[in-house]
Amino acid sequence: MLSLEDSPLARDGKILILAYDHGLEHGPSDFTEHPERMAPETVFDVATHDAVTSVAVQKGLAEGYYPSYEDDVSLLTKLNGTSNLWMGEPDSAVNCTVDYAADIGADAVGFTLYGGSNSEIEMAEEFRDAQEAAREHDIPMVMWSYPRGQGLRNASDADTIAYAAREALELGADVAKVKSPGSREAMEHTVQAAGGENGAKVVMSGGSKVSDEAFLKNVKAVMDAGGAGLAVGRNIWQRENPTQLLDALEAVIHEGRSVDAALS
Ligand code: FBP
Repeated sequence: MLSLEDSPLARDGKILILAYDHGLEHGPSDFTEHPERMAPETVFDVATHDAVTSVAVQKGLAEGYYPSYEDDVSLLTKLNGTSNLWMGEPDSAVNCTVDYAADIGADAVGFTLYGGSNSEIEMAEEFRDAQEAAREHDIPMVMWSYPRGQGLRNASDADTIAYAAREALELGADVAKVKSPGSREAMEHTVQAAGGENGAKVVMSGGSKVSDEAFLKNVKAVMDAGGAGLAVGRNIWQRENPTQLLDALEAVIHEGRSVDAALS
């Protein structure tokens, strides 16, 4: 396990990854409400907020936009991804090597694993190559650990999410990015499954946009459960005013304050 102490991916052990790989994963429909956010500069600008510890993008955005922001943001480059146009069993094409990610300035790399998919075996083997290369570069590896596939009945139940966190630990990820299991107790179980204090750090994925209060309560539950933070996209850049929410996230994640205090 890599210590994140000296990595820009974390600040005092807390993580807030701004995910912006949706243009590939979901397509332009995620930008319908705020079409201006289709322009990557607008979200790189958001990522310069102090609360954000890293921006997660695919290779093309890393190559094209990160150079203008390298003094102000830390870069997490995704190594695989799939478009929403793919209709097969969940899978993700490896589209960037760790060597290339390091060449273009990545401070961390990310890899999606669909546990339970018919493609799990191949994906785990691809992950092995990426994880070992990341170790050679001393770059943290974040696993988007998302159980899904036609054989999986309860992809979002708490035990499955805890299993996803465990899978990240077992395969050598430094950070496990999981869907929210729904409660503080379930998140505690997930954090324990990831190895607890000395294990893989657990960060929560955001999902569809919800109200400020609902979102912050969920974040607070994650932090109180021993989670390291978040790796979220839509709940930040689909908002009219992302800075306002990031100020509140600074308070809850980095300063340990209550939701009420953060909202006021
Ligand atoms: P959100 O916070 O917007 O849910 O983003 C997190 C994320 O993991 C993105 O990195 C990714 O593009 C997206 O969710 C994939 O979500 P799904 O595969 O569930 O559609």
